[in-house]
Amino acid sequence: MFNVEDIRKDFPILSRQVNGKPLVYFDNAATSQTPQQVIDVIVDYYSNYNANIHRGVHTLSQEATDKYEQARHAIQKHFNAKFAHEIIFTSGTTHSINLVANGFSSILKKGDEIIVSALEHHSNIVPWQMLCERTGAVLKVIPMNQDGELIMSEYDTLLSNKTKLVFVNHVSNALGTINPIEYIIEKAHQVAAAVLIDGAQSCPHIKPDVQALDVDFYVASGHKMCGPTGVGMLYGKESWLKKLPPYQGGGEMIAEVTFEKTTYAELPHKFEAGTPNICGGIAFGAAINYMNAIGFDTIASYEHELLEYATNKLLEIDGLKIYGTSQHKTSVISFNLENIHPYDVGSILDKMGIAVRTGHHCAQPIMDYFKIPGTVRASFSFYNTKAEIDSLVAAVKKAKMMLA
Ligand code: C6P
Repeated sequence: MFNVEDIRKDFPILSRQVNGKPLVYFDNAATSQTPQQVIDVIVDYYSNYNANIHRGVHTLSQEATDKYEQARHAIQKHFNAKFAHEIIFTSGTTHSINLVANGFSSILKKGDEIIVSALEHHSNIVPWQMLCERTGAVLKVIPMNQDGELIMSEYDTLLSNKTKLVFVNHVSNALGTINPIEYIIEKAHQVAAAVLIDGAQSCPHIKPDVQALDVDFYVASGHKMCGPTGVGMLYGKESWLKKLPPYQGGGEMIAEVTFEKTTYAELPHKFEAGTPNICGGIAFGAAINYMNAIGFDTIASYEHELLEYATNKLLEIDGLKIYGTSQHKTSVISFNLENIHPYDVGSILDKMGIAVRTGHHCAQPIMDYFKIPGTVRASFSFYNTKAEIDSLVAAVKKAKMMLA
């Protein structure tokens, strides 16, 4: 049985005060909080078996290697990848996307087309623009509508035999829209294009099955899933990962090095040059296990309840407009108060102990579409409560009074 008060006891940070008020943490889409179970894993690593991996014959190195590889298996199981070596540890979603974009430099030719969506985070735009500059490929954009949904009929018309790659997020960070990735993947494969799904914002809420999706690449960050910062993952189909060249050269990614020629290590090591974030990887595995113990169906249904509750309460405030009104959303609400800058609202909320993100959320094209400088974004997690949402609503009303 899901009991939010029990869950909250796992998160030490939730009992702190900010500006003399109990912390209300609604910036989960930027980064999630860390449960004691994951903090304990981090402390255990540095207290008991801190060592470099895949290198030493000594006991500490072997223990660290075993735990790191166990974490890879936990991630493989979570995403239902066919092989553990299809999971590459990275420093996060941004790193994972750059790794793939770099790999496509040697595959794309001038005039090839690649498709992005209007709903992307800058991390899933800029690396592809850089790829186009290197190769002469052309970037096409799936447009969105006023609800913050992608227009699939327009996507259909963009696809052709020139399309080599499609990359969209599973969930928009700025609006919370859940995109129809099953359709996007199926259609792309009909023209033999590969698909990368940016799962940074879906993975805290949804458990993706990469084999059922038949997706070519799926990427995520540990810090949005109750894990630490500086660690993330790239899932790639074995056939693609074998085809792509390494991203970085260095130790650990080689089979043999001479001054004449270097041969590369097998997967996954080919893409893991240098000493990785060992503790981070182990803690990422622990975070995934923690979330699975609660259960993603339970998490999604509780968060949906929070989303509906907050949406209804916030819409009672005169002059408040929500951006992102799709029926298919995760627990993210982006909003503005009429004629009031989002930064001013965010600053007043902070004085009341409420953490939200304000600004363009690294998704400027979305803000340009709505012709706004930014929004206030409240993003809820399974450890938030309706009482906290009541505090948010009261604080927004107060901010409106103070700023109007
Ligand atoms: N979005 C937000 O507040 P990194 O920074 O590499 O862990 O994740 C980048 C990233 C990529 N795609 C999407 C959809 C994202 O939401 C993010 C990170 C945070 O919305 C920080 S900008």
